[in-house]
Amino acid sequence: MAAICRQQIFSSQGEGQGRGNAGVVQVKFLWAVSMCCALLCIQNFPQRINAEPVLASSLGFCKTVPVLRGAPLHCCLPPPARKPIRFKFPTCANGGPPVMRERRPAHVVQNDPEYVRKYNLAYARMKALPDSDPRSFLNQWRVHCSFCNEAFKQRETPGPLGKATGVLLQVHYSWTFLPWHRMYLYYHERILADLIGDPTFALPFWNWDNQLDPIASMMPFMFLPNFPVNNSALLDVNRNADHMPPKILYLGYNGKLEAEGKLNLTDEQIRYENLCVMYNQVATKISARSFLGGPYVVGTDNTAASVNVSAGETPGESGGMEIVHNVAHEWTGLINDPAHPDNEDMGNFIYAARDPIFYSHHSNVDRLWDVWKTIPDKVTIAGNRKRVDYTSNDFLDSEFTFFDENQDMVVVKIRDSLDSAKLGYKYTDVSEADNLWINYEPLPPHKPSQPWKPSDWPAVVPSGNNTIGKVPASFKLERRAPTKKDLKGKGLKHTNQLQEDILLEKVRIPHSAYARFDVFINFPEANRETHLYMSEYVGTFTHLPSGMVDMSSSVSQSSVTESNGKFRFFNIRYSAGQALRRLGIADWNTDVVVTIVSKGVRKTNPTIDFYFSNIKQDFQ
Ligand SMILES: [Cu+2]
Repeated sequence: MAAICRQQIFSSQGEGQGRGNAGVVQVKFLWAVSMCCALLCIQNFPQRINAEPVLASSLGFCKTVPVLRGAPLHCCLPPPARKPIRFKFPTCANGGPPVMRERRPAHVVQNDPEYVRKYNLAYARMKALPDSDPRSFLNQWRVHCSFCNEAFKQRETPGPLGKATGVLLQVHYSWTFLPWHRMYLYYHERILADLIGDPTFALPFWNWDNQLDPIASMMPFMFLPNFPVNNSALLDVNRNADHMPPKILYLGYNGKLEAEGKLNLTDEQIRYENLCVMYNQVATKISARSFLGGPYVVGTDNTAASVNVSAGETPGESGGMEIVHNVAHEWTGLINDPAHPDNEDMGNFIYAARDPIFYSHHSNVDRLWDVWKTIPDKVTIAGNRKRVDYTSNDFLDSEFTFFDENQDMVVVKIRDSLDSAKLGYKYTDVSEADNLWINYEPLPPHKPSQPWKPSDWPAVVPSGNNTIGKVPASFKLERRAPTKKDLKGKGLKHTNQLQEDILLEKVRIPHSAYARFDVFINFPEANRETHLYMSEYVGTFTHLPSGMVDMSSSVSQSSVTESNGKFRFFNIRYSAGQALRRLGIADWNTDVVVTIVSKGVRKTNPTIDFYFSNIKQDFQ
C-alpha cells in the first residue's frame, strides 16, 4: 500500500496527472493565448458567495522591482502553459491520507550523507532547468521576489483572472505572511522531490530558535563550504562571513550596534535573549492577529503614501512570527557591506530566495506556526484560551497562485493551507527545545536607579508627528479595563480571555530601511544596549528592506507629509498583559511608561527618526 501511496503523491493534482515533463516547456508561449486559455477556464471556477478576498494573480500586469544598484529587476513569472487548476489535497491511491514527508532539523540531517547528496542533487537539477521552466531555481526565486515586492496587482475572486483592483500585491506585513510562505514551500518541496524521483523527500528546517542543542542555531554546516559531502548547489557567496559557525544566530541582533563594536554578548547571554525574544514574539501572542499579523483584504495598499484609518484603510501589521523571522534574514545577509547595498541575499526580500538556506529558514518559520497552535494559554487571566487561526472568509478565501511540479499553475486558498498534516508533511518533534522559550521566565523586575512616576513622561497626543528617534522615547500610557465591546468579533466569552496589547499606530517606515524597535514597560532607563532577557521587555518590531527606492539622500530631510510612495505604514503590536502582571501591575487603571528603543538602521544608512500617530492599549 505504501508504494502505491508514494506514487500517488505526484499525481493528485487532477489536471496535472500523467504529464510529467513531456512536451511541457513552451518557451515562447504567446501571452495572448495564455490569457485566452485562462479566461476560458475561469468559467469553471465556482462563484464566490462571500465578500471580496484578496486574490494574488500571476497573470497579466507585472512590473519590475527597483534595486539600489543597477537596473530594476525583472522577477515576473512565465505565463502558464495550460489553464490553471484548483488545488486538491494530496491523497493516497485509495483516497486516504498521503504518505507523510518528515521535515527534520538541518543540524541533524546534515549528519546523514545520503540526505545531503539528495538535497544537493535536487537543487543542482533545479538550477539546471531552463529559465522558461517555472520550476527552475531562477523562477522559484522570482516567486518570492515578485509577490514580496509588489510586482503584481491584487485581483478579486473568482481567480486567477478576476477583476484587477489597481492595488499592488504584497504578501508580507499581514495575515497572508504565514499561509503564503507555507504554500510556496509546499510546491518548492514537491518540485525538488519530483526532480530526484523521491516523493518522500522533505526540506530540512534550520532550528535557529533551539537553544538546547549547541549547534542548532548556527548556520547549518551543510550550506557552507568545505562540507565533507558535495553541497555545491547549496552554497551562496552572499552571506555574512562574520556570522559563520561557531557564531550562533542572535535574535536581538542589530547591524548598527555590531558595526559600532557594541555587540559583545557571550553565547550564554545570547541564548537567554533568544529565549526571551521567542517568548515575547510567539508564546505571549495568543490572538491570531498578534501572531499571524493584521488583516489584508482587497484594496489594502501597503505602498500607499498615506493611510486614512477613519476611511477604513488599514496599515500593514506584521505578526509576532514575521517579526522574529526577519532577524534571521538580516543576520544571514550581507549587512554593512558597501559592495552590496541591497544586503544580498537573505537580508532583503528581493534577493532572499536566491539563497537555498532561505527555504530551510522558512521551514522553521512554518514549523513554529504549527507549534504556536499547541502552546497552552499561560498569558490571559482566564488561562483557558486556545490559539486558533482567523476564521473570517476574507482570510480563508484569499487566493494565491503557484506553479506545481508538473508546471501547472495551481490556485490555492488560504483555507487549504491551515493544516500541514493534510498537506502531507510533518516536523520532527523538538519540543524539548521549544519548551525552553515557551516556559521562559524573564529575570525579576529592575530596581530603578532613581524614583519616578508615569506622569513624569508625556502622554502621546495623536498626530502624525510623534517621533521614535535616535535616543529612546518614553511615553505615559493611560490604561483602562477591557469591556464587552472589546470582545466583539473575537469569538471569546469573557473579557478575562483577552490579551492586553500596546499598539503603536501608523508608524512610517522607509521601504529601504531596516528598523528595529524594542519596547520596555516601566523601564525608562532602557537604551540600545539594554538586555532583552528581563521582565520589562515586551517585544520587538523589525522591518526588512523591500521594494527598494534609494533614500540615502532624502530620508533624513523628508517631512512627515511627504507623499512620494517611499514609505510604508505599520501598526505595531506588543503583547504586554503578562509582563504587566509580572511587574506587579494588577490594577487596570494604573498608568505605565512605555519606552521605545529604536535600533534599526544599518551602518550605511543615515540615522533617521520614525514618525507615528499614537500609542494606545488594545485588547485582542
Ligand atoms: Cu522570509
